[in-house]
This record gives sequence, C-alpha cells and structure tokens, in this order.
Amino acid sequence: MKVSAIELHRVALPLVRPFETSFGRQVARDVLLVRVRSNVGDGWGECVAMADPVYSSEYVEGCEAVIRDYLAPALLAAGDVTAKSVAGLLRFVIGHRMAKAAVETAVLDAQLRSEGVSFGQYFGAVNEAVDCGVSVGISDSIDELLDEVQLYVDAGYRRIKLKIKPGWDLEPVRAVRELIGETLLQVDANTAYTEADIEHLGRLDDFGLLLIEQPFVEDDIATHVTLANAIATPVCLDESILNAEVAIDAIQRGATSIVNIKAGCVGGYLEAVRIHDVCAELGVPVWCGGMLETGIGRAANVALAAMENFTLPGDTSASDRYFAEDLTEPFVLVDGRLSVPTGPGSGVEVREDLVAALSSRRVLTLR
Ligand code: NPQ
Ligand code: MG
Repeated sequence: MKVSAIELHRVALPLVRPFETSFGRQVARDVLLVRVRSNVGDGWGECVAMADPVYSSEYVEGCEAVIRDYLAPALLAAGDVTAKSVAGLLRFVIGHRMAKAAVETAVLDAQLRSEGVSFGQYFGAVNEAVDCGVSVGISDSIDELLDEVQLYVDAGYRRIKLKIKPGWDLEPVRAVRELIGETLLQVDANTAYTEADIEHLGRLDDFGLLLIEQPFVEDDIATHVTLANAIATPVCLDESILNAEVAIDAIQRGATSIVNIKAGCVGGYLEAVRIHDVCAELGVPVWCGGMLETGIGRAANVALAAMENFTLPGDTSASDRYFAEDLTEPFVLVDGRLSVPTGPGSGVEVREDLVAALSSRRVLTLR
C-alpha cells in the first residue's frame, strides 16, 4: 500500500474504578490512536503508552512526538509499504517500541482489511475464543479487595491476578486464596521489590500461585535468575521482555519459565508472534498481557492470544472491566472467554463519533 496520511487521535476514557499498581493510581485511560490512510483503505492502531513515564520510559506525549517527527515522515516517504516492511523502515529510530507498535498495527489493519484477512488468520490463531483472566489493583483494605475479586469470580473470569508491592503481598494473597479456592491465581509486582526481598517472596510458595510476574526492575535479569532458583513459584517476566532476543536470553539464563507477551510493548504484533514462536520452541508457555487497551487494541490481543502456545489465561478482560463505553463494540465475557473477531483486519469497527466526542485535543494529521 501507499500511505497517504497518518492521523493521531488523543482520547480520555474514564475507568469504571481506579486501578492502583505499585507505580501509581490510574482513574482514566489517556490513549493515543493512530489511523493510517492509504490507497487500499484505512487502519487503526492503539498506542499502549501511559500518560506518564512511570511504567516504562515511553509515555503518550513522547510517542506522539516520535511518531510526528520520525516514524510518520519515514512511512509517508516510503514507496510500497506492508506490515512486514514497517519494522525495517522504522529501525533507524532506536527503541520507542510502543510508538512503533501502534504505527505497525495501523498498517497491518489497513492491509488485512483490504485483503479480507482477519488478525487471527494472519497470526495463525488456532482457537475461536480465549480464556480470560483479570488483573486486580491494590485496594485500600482486604475487605474491599475481596469484594472486587468476588465480582470477577461471579463474572466468570478463569484466573485472578493480584497486584502486589512491599506491604501488600502475603496477607491479600492469603485472603484471596481462601476466598477463591482452586481458581487460578497469580501476582504481579511491577518491579517493586529488590534482591533483599527474596526470602520474603519465598513465602508466596504457600499459596499455589501460577507465577510471580516481574518482581525486579526491567534491566535486572540476574536477580530474577536468583529468585527463580530460590523459590518454587514460577517467575514470569513482563517489563523485561523487550523483543524475541531478550526473551530467548532470559529463558536460557533461567530468569523466566513463563512469558507475558504484550504486543504493544515489544514493537508490534509481528514481534509478538516471533516471541510466541521462540517460546514454543523452547518449551516455555506464554500468556497475553494487557495495557488497559480499548476495543481497538483488545481485538488484536484476543486474536494473538488465540495462538497455540498461549496456554495460560491472559489479561484479555472484557471491555466492562475497565470502561463503561468502549471505542468499538464491547468485548463481552461468555463462560470466562472472549470470542476472537473474525472480520477483516482487527474485525471491530471504531466508533468514530465516540472517539471525536472523547477527544482531548484536535486530531493531528501528518501528510
Ligand atoms: C501489567 N497491566 O501487567 C500492566 C500494568 C498496567 C492489566 O495489569 C494505563 C496503561 C494503566 C497501562 C496500569 C495490567 C496501566 C497500564 C497497569 C498497565 O504490568
Ligand atoms: Mg505486568
């Protein structure tokens, strides 16, 4: 295709309830959307960056700037573009994986819509629906936490993930384990611990957790190896997984025996598929993470999660876990699962009227 214009839309979506993690409390999703216009039609991509650089070094205004000043000019200057050629065209920019992922996904959506191929077909999905888990934020009290977890259990979620941090770990995990019985349970520390906490984290072994996600900072693979050797609970990397090469290295060093794949964080769905494939070759199961995506990003995640080696439930929750109104038709949980869209491209339609109504500033159009 020939890319003729790239639009940047900025939308503020209120969350149905605040979401607290070890890096802060979110009350709204400040989301950057990329629309690629081309001679074969349009496509959308959602950028997973947060408003502030507190989860990763990327953040919305930074993503906007790098797309405006570097990524969009490169795509607009290129001749024939396909999703497979995007990473190469953008390789001259170092890092900025979240910004690149949004752009590549928009190109992929436009391309597949014009070819009549769904994301699921393109990725090689083998399932028509995916098992869903839910990520539960840090609460003000254990009672409030148990109320929220009960809501999700009643809604049918097949796995609960608790956010933990120093001072909010053993007791909430113990209480939730008692509440949910055998239901799958895992924890996510979002880098809140240090090597000095290894003995403490070993006490989580009592609770039969599926895994502990990213206890230490993203560039510290070595301490994750030490922890993995010291405790029975499997260690799973999230923030550390920057691309397939880092995933292979972390697996071979024994830092991670399960991998959380977030396409929006690793540079896009093509890299995510690569990570899925190398993990499968190495016998490492994967699951699909989430970044509070609207229906636009959620649709692509659900298609990715339908690949064969995504054997654990993902953070692919229903739209109503986060939003009262989604930017696409809502994703609805049926028996703890979400259906993989079957239409061309992402398979969902963007509610352009709603995007416009919720926009926090004018659309920026790059030509
Ligand atoms: C994780 N996601 O697995 C992330 C953390 C996270 C579902 O737990 C705005 C944008 C708010 C991205 C809050 C889940 C966010 C965000 C938490 C990502 O580590
Ligand atoms: Mg995580």
